[in-house]
This record gives sequence, C-alpha cells and structure tokens, in this order.
Amino acid sequence: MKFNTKTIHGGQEHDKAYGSVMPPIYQTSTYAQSTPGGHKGYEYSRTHNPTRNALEKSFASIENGNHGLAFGSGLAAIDAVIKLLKPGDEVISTNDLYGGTYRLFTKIYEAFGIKFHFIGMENASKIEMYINKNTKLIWVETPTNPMLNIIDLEAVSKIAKKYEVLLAADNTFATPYLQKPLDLGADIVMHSATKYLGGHSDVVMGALVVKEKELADKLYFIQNASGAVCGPQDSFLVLRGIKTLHVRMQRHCENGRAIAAYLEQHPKIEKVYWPGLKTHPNHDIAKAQMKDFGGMLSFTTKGNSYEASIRIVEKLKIFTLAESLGGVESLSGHPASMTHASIPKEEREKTGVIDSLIRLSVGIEDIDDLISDLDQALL
Ligand code: P1T
Repeated sequence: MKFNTKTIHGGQEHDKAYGSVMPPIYQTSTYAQSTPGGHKGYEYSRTHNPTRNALEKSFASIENGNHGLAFGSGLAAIDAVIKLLKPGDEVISTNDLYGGTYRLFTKIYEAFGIKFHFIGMENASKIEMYINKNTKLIWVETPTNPMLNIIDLEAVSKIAKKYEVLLAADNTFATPYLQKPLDLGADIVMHSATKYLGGHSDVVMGALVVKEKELADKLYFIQNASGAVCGPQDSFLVLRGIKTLHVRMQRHCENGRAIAAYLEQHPKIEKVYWPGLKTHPNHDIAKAQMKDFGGMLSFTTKGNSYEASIRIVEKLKIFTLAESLGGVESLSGHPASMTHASIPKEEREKTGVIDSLIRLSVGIEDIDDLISDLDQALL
C-alpha cells in the first residue's frame, strides 16, 4: 500500500458490529467479563481501548513500523522512552531541540542519575566522541526545533548499530509524509501528534512507533504501568486528522517554499532557516532523506532586536502568535521567550536561538494572504 492510501486505510478495518466506516468512540473505562478473565480482548482502558488501538495501528502503518503506541502528549511519549533506561545510563541528544524535551531530560531525568550530552549532530561522526560503555540511547530531532538543522539519520543509525545503542528520532516536524526514520535505521520514531498528525490544533497527544516486538513489549509495559495514555475521543480526532495528512503536507510544503523565498529577499531579514534553501548547510542531506522540506521555518531580523521581533509577531494578523505548530492555520512564535524559554540563555544562543529569532508554522491558507500579512508586519 502506498503512503497516500495508508493514511486513510493503514491498519484499519470496518467496525464488526454495524460496519461503521470510522471506528466508534469507545468512551468506556472498563469492559464486562463473563467470568474473571472472560472478556473479548479488552478489560480496562488504560491497558487497551478499541478506538486507541485503531489509531495505534494507523501510527504503525504510516511510519512503516509494526507497533504503534499512543500517549497523552508528546512529552509523555518521550518520557516512556527514557523509562527504558536506568541510573548510570547516558544519552546523546541533539543540542537544538524542543525546550520541553530539554526540560524533561535535565530537570527530571538527570535527578534520577541519567546523564545527557547535548551536541550538534550536523556532522554525525561527532557522536562517536561521546559514546562510552554507558551510552544507551541517541536522541535525534530532525529537522530540529526551532533552528531547522538537518541530521543525517542513516549516518547516525550506522553509528548506533556499531555501538549497539538505541536510536530514537523525533519526527514531529517532518511527519512520515516527508521522512521515515525507521526505514533509515532508527529503532524508535516519536511524534508530538498534537502537531501535523492531528493537524487541527485541537488535541494534545504523543506517539511512538517501533519495528521490533521485544522493544514494543517493553514500551507497552511502560505505557500501561505508567499510564500516560490518551482518551478515545482524542484518538478518534487524530485518526481523522491522519486521513488528510498527505494533502495537508503538500500544501504546507508549497506555502513554506514560497514564504522562505519571500523572506530571503526581504531587506529587513538577516537569515532564513528552511532546509529547502540551497544555502542551508545540510540541504543535500535534507534532499536525500526527505520528500520535500515542510512548512516550518525560522528567521532573524537585521540588528537582532528583541523589541523589533516582538513588534513583528504582535502585528501579524493571519499568523496567530501561539505555542505549537503543524495545524492548518499559520502560527508565529518567539522561541526565546516562548517554546524555548526553559533553555538557559547561554545554551540556546549557542544553537542560534537568539532574541530576534521568529518561528513560523506555515499553514495551508492562501499564500497571497500569508505574504500580505508578513508584508504589513515587516513594514
Ligand atoms: O506538546 P507535546 O505534545 O507534549 O509535544 C512535545 C514536543 C516534542 N517534540 C517536538 C519536536 C515538539 O515540537 C514538541 C512540542 N512543541 C511545541 C509545543 C512547540 O511549540 O514547539
């Protein structure tokens, strides 16, 4: 089955009771048993729920994996991955990553004795310098949030396999429409399904997909034992969102390309970060591992003024100033004071998250309206 068919049918079957085309929302916490253990495969909704299971099968299908898991948020999904580790273990992570992921790693898990190395992975060979006998996991975001750095997943996976270290890829920005980390050698793919998979800014959810049964069983155990699952109503909404992922992504990419070109020639703009630009340092890797370049981009303005950037995001009308990304509507954000405020200033500035940086999640509105909006805000 091709990707554009998998988004609609992958892992899905019609409801057995009445043939409903969409799975019913099984809004139930528990299931009747005829005798202890005598049930129809479902006993308690933290463990299993038919609507969530339908979504988990869809996750697995679109990422070319075998096992999908849905969580109450993207961070809950990341939390489940880190729970595979024990005190003394070490993780090597991209240094540019979502501020909440950084906060989870440093403020929660460092206290439990897990050590994190945050490094630039634009040159994958640098990872080997940080590997030792305690290294258990490499955590990669690509494209990274918010600098849109590109990491060569195939090159990182070769290193992970050589040293028998797990490789997890946060595929939130790319989505499986653009890139499939499991096919490139990752062991775990993770999503904030809150973003493009849901696609309509109405749900908070996380996802994991893996190929190996043994790894899936460990993660299912954590999902049930820790209990950070999502509800059936939200599962239904994300399943519905995934059905249009491919058409939405096509338009996100088209609009992203047009806005990157517009910003690049604007006299007030210092730098544009979008992997589709030939000037992007890892453009060739992006071209090789992604189908297109997505709708996320960041830019800085000349003079690096905090106040000037705040004025721009306040003036934008169609681009709503808000946290999050990946919905049909365009959003703007100021990473230094919003999504990445939990990263210390010295750390974030090392990766390029300076005061004038503005991040755009380019939606699927008419491109002329989006460009007019930027035009008036940049005046
Ligand atoms: O918000 P949540 O569903 O828990 O997902 C966390 C997360 C994980 N990974 C990436 C790459 C993310 O971008 C996020 C969430 N990001 C935002 C809310 C944001 O505005 O960047």
